[in-house]
Amino acid sequence: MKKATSPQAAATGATTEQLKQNIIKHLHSSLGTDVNKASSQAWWRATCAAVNEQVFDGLRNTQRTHYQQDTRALHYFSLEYLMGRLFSNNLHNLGLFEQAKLALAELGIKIADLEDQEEDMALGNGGLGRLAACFIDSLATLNYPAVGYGIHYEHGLFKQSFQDGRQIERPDSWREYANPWEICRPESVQEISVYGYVETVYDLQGLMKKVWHPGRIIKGVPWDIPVVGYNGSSVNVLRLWESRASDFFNWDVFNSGGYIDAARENIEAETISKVLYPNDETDAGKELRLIQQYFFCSCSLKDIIRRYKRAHGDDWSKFPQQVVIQLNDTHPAVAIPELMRILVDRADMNWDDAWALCQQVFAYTNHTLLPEALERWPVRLFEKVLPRHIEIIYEINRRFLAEQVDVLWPGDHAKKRKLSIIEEGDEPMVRMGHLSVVGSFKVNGVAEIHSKLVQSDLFPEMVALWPDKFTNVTNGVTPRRWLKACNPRLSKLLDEKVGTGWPVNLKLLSKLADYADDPQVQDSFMAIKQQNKADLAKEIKKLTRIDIDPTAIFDIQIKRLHEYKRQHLNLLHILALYRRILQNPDYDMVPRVFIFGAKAAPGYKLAKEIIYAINKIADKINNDKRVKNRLKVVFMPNYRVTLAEKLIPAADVSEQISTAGKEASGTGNMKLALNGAVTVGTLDGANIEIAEEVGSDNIAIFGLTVDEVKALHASGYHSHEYYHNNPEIKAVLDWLETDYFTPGKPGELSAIKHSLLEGGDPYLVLADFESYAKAQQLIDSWYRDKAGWAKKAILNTALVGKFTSDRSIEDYVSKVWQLTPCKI
Ligand code: H53
Repeated sequence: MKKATSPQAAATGATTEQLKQNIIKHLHSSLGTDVNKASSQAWWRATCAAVNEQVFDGLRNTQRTHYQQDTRALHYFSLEYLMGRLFSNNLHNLGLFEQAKLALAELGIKIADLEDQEEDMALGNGGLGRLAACFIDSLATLNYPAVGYGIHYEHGLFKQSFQDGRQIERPDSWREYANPWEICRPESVQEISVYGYVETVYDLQGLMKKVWHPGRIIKGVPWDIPVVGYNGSSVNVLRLWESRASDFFNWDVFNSGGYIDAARENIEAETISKVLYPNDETDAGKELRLIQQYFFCSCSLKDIIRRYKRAHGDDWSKFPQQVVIQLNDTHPAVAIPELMRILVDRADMNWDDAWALCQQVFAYTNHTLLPEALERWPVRLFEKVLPRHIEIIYEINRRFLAEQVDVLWPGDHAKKRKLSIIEEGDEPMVRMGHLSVVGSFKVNGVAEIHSKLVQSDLFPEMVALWPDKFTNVTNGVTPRRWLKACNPRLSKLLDEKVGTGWPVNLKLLSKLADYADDPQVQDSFMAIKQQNKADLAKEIKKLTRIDIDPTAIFDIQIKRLHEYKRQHLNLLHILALYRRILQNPDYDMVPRVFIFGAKAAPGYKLAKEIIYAINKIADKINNDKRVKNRLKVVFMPNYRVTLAEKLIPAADVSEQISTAGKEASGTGNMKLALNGAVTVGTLDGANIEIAEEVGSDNIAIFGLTVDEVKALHASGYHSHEYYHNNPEIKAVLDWLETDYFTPGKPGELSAIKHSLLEGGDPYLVLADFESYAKAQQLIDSWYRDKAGWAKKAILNTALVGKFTSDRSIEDYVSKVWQLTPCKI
């Protein structure tokens, strides 16, 4: 019998033999099958069930301890959680991965095959949703009492495939055959109201009261996903609400003979949690989206209040001591008027006390400056869906303008117009960003530069009103998933060189810097990179049929497709390289594979055209003998967390090339650097802080700065000038209009050219082209020096310890949340 080897496994007391027996037990008793006929699905589910025995122990202990100690807790409100798979993550965090691998091997099962049984839990679009997932991992690891609240979407982010190079979207059904990690909690169902009208009534003392008569009641059913901290620490929960028709409401309809109507009501209610809106950084502006936002905020607030009342009864005085709510972007901002409604209308609190309480509870994270992502809701829609809330918002606004704005700027109507939560116009709008700032005690941006711009460009007057309200918390990523689990080879080397403490103390990686010049460590580090690249090459072959040379530079751009992220800048440079090769058959360059992964919002036309262009150009280049393998272009279909985990360990070069001032932070930039990729990047978002950490020798910075971007726009930017003055730019743009890449169909790729010329090139692609091409040249020359490159790669891993999400969480705790850890 094999004994447990890892210290964490020893702490759980489980041995490999026990784990094996448990898996078999669940194969029999939970799956109703047997070892000789079980499918990989069944093995996977049985293993999950065995793991869950420990997860649930941890969950019970954590919840009991938090209850007994009556802890202050964070409540993270987010419309998105991009969790990915949980199997290997939970095993790693429980310290059971090696043991499970062994136990399964002894049963004749490869753990990797089981990992592939799991669908990604893709309840998010991109950076914001993945950040939420990293944060709840860190909160549990650091033993902070915290609950993540969100929506239990039936369909997560769409699945992407390509048909003749064009993006096709198919629904994602991540829980079609049930998800082993979630627990339904019917005992904690909530009911929420929408639509209807508001009546003004007077009580016996003649006091006015508002009574909301809802038009529809919807049931919220909570599903809990345990969030396992690393190393046997806390197990917190992510509580996701599923919408259903309210029983009692339907009962009435049934009784009045409306069977069909009742069924329709059911469908309408269930629609609320049906799908995730596939937009990233664009405002959906749809009624259903507002209802989604209100649905989960209202359910979550009621859940929080229920738990609070269990300990404190009707005494609200301790509420702000016990409860802090972080609003992940403005998406959950409607929680502010909802808490006001509960306090004023339901708990009969006076307005001033209720508002004082609210302002101690909420904090808001801004994730973008892009105007198209700043949410605004038509007042008209609010009146229809949430008639009582719009009244409350008007009152919040009236008092804000009278008691704050008019005091600082007496009689200044322009200021009032600018600061008003209600934007005037033909179609008056509720500005959710303004509401979030006014209703919160702290507002943060997500990287130093972004937080500065939030203050200087987005909300300067709010800063004048409340200078202490604004702060920065630079994003981070969990090193458990984004290094330990996804890059086991490098993790092993790190264990040897810096000790095993780095997953919870990422700054320890800096010890690796001592070895940056050590030829042996350089060889080991680069051998690991090479093996990871070979693995990825196989995966690429499997998914795309494209052969790539694993010794080429792997140059990776993975992120949502958006003009500001400038995948088309990368593409224009690829075209330039291709053209140089055709013009000079001996063109000397280190072979390079450009790898893309990106989903475009289904309604974002130009983004989809860029995907199409990349695919068409890839096709041509990859099959052109004259290129002689110097250049390959791969677009990986269906980019998601699980694919990122395969791409990131294999990257040599990380493309972080957004227009300066547009990418709030970025987190892919951190993951890639952590895994030893050298960044080609603009001085934007967290790239600036990465550059500070790794030093200018170990990052290729290019392009206009934020100030230069502003100056160029101010002086009048004319993209045509770059087209006419730079023959390479002109040639590649003109190339797009021919049928070279789309035989027989000239003009098929011209949308990109048009957006850059007639469209005015709003993201300054042409202005940055030359500088970008130079940075790429620099990468080429750096890579030729093997030892020099190894040193850069090692230093990237060694020097980015700052970007652990544990540090972000500690920053939130000290600057915003004021929590105390609670050891379980
Ligand atoms: O949030 C990330 C940032 C990233 C930013 C992203 C984001 C979304 O994914 C969606 C909406 C939004 O307003 C912002 O683009 O720069 O790293 C996490 O903060």
